[in-house]
Amino acid sequence: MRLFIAIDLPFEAKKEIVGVRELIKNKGGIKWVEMENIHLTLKFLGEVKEDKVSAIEKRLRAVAKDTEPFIISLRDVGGFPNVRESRVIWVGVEQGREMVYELNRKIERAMEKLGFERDSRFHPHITIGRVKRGRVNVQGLKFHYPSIFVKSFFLISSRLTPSGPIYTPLREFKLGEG
Ligand code: 2AM
Repeated sequence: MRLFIAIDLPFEAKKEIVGVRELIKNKGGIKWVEMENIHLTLKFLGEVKEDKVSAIEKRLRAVAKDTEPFIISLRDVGGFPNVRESRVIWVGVEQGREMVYELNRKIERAMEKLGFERDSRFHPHITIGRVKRGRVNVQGLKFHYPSIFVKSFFLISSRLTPSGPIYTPLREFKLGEG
């Protein structure tokens, strides 16, 4: 199964994030992330054997227990590999960035012990679209969403289908509890 670890966002935030689509002029070649699929990825695990899942969950419980809930806010629009010629369009994290980095670091360390490769290029972002044809300039596009209380993260399975990925949360890890 294909797995990743992510922070879910409140319905209201997802609704506002979807509104960013309207700010972009050349929408032609963009595949948008469905509203219900919008999330903040903490770690992509990739293909994982089913018998490894309980060990992953155990480690993630320990990480969650060791992390207090925190607040993030969202700010502006960015792109990978860069803002003027983007292939991946995203909304950025402003407040709480350090906490997201710290949570990622803890998860990377925990998953490394299970043999997953450490990703050193982590950059907190919420992908809203992927550019299938050409490149898109998102420079200067403004967005703000205040005060999201992050009280948990999820282990999610991703099934790829021709009409897009289907994400199924397998387990929620409550911060401060595990
Ligand atoms: P994203 O956050 O930039 O969109 C589920 O597929 C999530 O895992 C997506 O949100 C995606 O990144 C991330 N992801 C998918 N494939 C990946 C890969 N090969 N390396 C890193 N992250 C990946």
